[in-house]
Amino acid sequence: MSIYFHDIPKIAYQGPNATSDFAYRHYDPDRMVMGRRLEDHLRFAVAWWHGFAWPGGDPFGGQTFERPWFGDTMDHARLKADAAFELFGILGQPFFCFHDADIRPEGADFAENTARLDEITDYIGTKMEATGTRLLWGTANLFSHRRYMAGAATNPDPDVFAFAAATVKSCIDATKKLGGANYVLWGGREGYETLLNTDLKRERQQAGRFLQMVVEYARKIGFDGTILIEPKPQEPTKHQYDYDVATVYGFLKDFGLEGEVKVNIEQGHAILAGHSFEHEIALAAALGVFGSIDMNRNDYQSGWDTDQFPNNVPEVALAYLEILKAGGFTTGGTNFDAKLRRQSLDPEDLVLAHVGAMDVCARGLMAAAAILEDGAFETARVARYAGWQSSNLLEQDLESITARVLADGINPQPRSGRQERLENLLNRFV
Ligand code: XUL
Ligand code: CO
Repeated sequence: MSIYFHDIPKIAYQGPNATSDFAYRHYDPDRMVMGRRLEDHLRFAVAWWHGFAWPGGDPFGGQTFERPWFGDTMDHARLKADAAFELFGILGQPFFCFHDADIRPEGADFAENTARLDEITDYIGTKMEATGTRLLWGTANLFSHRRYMAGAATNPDPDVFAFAAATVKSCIDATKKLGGANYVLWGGREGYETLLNTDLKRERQQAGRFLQMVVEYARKIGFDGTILIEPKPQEPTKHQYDYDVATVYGFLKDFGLEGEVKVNIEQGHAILAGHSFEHEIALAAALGVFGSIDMNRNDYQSGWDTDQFPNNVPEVALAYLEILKAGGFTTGGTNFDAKLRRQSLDPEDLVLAHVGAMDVCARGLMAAAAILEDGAFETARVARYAGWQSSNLLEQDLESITARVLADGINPQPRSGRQERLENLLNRFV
């Protein structure tokens, strides 16, 4: 029996000429692309928070959405789970993601929070078994409650660190119980508003030790998923410690965790950091820490983290190109950490947002695969670096190189980077 998405049919692949809104035009889960099913390449996940917990507020006004599950009882939480699984059944995407605070109402203290989390994850686990929908990742919301206003792991008050540590333990337990493929840490308020009241060096130490504890505990209980940090440069704090992929990598090296923790890269966060999405993915892959993605864009004019569903195929194609070059996802996937616009009130808005996003990503991934299979970019890249194939310069030192420059009369002649040709070539695929 439908509880919320009345009369909305299960979405099926109908091809580019489909006439209904409620159809996939490009996302054909069983289509083979580079030897792998499209569903297994993309590994789509619905985010519980934006889809079911977010009330439609903005800085100038509050709730616009009226959902029957809005409320703070466990009955509301169960109804919310029922609605979520109804959407999953309509979309047929393989995964979902959650924060503890999305799926259970806030309790009076840590013990009540944990009891509620246990209860609702039992309920969700039964639904997962019945439907086959899996958990891409779980995480703890360590940023919404006022106790975290000055940070969680980086808080000046050790009691907040303790509460956050215990909360993360409970969320790793819940993620393991539900068979989660990854566990994510986004440092929402792990940063500062002003250096005038902040001991930056101490806070960084606290964050490093916190992450070590997370890794130690996850390994101790046999959680075999990947632990992921999600970089973001600012918002909500003025300056966040996990600024971008490069910063997170330096942080991981500093605390001996570079072999243990990978990154969950969000398109909007990359752009807030002044990078492109594909830059962040390529860098993570080069450093051996690429894990997963949050596929949600910002508005290019507003400069805020607007968390919109993807709608730009060429942009998405460049991201998947780097992912495919890195060998594709292993435990990671494509999570839509995206919310509706606050005027999009209806159940069908939530369905169509995901349908469109999945089609855009499918087109992007197929274009990326076609680029790789064509091979022209790789040929051009190999030719550009060809001189290095027979060179032993990197084993030498400045003196021996200087001697060679003098002896051989080395006098390099610049060569075209051929960017416009390559951009024209790209446009044949996207
Ligand atoms: C916030 C954000 C979070 C994380 C999970 O910008 O991206 O939703 O993905 O906490
Ligand atoms: Co995110």
